[in-house]
Amino acid sequence: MPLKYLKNFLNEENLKKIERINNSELHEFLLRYIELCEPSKVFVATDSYEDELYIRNRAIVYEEERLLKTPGHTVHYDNYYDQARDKEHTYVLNEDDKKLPYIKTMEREKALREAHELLDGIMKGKELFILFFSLGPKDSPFMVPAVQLTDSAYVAHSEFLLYRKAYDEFVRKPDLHFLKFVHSEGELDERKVSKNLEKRRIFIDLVDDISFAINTQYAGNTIGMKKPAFRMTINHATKEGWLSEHMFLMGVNGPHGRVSYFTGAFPSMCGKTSTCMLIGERLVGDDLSFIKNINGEARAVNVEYGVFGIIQGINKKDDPYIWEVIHSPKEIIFTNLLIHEGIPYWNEMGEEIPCKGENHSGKWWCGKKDAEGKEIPPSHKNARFTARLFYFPNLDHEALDAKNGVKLSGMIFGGRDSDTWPPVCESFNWEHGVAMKGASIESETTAATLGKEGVRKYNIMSILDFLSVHIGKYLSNYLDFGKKLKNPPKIFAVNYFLKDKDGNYLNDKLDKKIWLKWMDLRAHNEVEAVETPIGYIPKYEDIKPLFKQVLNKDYTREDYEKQFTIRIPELLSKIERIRRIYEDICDIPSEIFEEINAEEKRLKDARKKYGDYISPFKLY
Ligand code: SPV
Ligand code: MN
Repeated sequence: MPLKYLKNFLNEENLKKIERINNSELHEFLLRYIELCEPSKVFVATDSYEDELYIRNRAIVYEEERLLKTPGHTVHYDNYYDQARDKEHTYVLNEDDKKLPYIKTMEREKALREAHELLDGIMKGKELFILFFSLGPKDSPFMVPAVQLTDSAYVAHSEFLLYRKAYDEFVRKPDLHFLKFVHSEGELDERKVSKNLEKRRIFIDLVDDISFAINTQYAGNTIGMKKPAFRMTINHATKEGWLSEHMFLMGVNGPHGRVSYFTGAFPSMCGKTSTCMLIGERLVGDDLSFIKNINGEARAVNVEYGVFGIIQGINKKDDPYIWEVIHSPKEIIFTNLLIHEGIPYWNEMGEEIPCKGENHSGKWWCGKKDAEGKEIPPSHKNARFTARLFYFPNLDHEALDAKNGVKLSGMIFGGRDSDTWPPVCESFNWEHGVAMKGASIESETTAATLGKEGVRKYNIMSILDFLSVHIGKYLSNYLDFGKKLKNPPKIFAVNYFLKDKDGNYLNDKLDKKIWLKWMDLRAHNEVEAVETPIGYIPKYEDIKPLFKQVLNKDYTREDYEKQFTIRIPELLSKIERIRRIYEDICDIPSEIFEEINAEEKRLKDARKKYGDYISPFKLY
């Protein structure tokens, strides 16, 4: 029936595209939101290059993007106050209006009413784009189909760079169940940025797998398949026994052409991108992974097909791959940075930045202040580039497209920690790793985040902003997932930010490469390790040659001893903080407390024997 009514809103060509899909759930969804939002025009995008090109051009015609000097490059701006995820106005809606410890929820009926009121007639005079994508590889055990409705050609264009097109899957498979995303940027001002920020809302309804993003353009709010979908897939994964994680996916080149795959979860500004983009290793994904048990193995895929990366600090020396990509004539969208004479500039790019141009605040000059009296830098600290993964010279193409994913050798958890964790440490087993590494991530705030610097923030699996299910259920699922595997991936913790007593960093930026090479060797049982109260750390003899071979660096016993000293007082304080967090939450699996207690006991026993600061050599 709905198909019949869709005739009233779609022209013949677009209607034909929908008629090819035999899916009443889709037809109802489209009819409902087209009727409600009242767009003046509707465009249905298939997987064809022409359709993609049409949308790319619409972004220019509607002035949501502007062409830059380098062919393929465009710039988009968001409202000055709409340049990061809006946690304040993001609500998860669930079955019994259950409250969640760390994220906002709202009474479902009330939220849906508000969403529908805000959407009523919101697309008048606008063109609506209907798009089909797949999270994870198409036609695979990982595939999660998704349909996006948006009135922003910029959002639609970004999605073509970031996700796998899947119109053909919808045509091939009748009644495919899918995630639904409705976005409207609302009214725009003369800079073509969302105007009504006081009515900015992001609702994620776990009951019907539908999300609404209203009066916002920032991609982390609006691109359905990114963070809105993530809250939904965490919910599905927890119920269905798999993992949907805020993790990169990369391959580490080991000896004799061997490749070992790792996922990595880090809170922002802790080295997630710089790890998966390391020179000489293999990039698969930089943000989101699905992990499933396939024939007893943990196998992982990148949910996405592109990169929505932070641009601040990207420079030629430290980020050669990203630098190359964003300086070539490829399809790149830059957001919220400085443009002068058609060329993009950003903070800490290691090159001279002109003192005028246009940026995220409009017309810009050096020293310009915002309404709050704060000096405006050339680019917003969350300014980004959007690019297809396909462009990256270090991309592992096969792994990206592998329908059964890649076998995981390990999972890495990291945070910004000046004084507690050693640079790398392997957990004793899956349960220990889940509890004492992943579920114990903390990160110190930096100058780039609001509030006081150096404050430790708990961030379980670096997923806290998105944790749409109860932490206890999430952790139980994690623990069970490992129990069902024949040989669970090893769990590692890393810390790139360890300092000495005088506040000097104990590691160089590239040392992380050594930790990865060691993880590869550990995953294949090729080196021994030193057992400490918190897990296994490398032996000096094993990493010294790695430093020489890989970085041509002379790694001394003193370097090693400083970096891998077990700092008992700091580790015990951390245990106390983590225990308190979990004691305050009901229904945390008992294994978590067992791991916490056991680690505390090991630390106290070690202190009795060796004192507060234990040289790793003492534990050999
Ligand atoms: C993050 O903040 O984790 C991001 C960017 O990946 S956003 O899309 O805004 O979530
Ligand atoms: Mn992210």
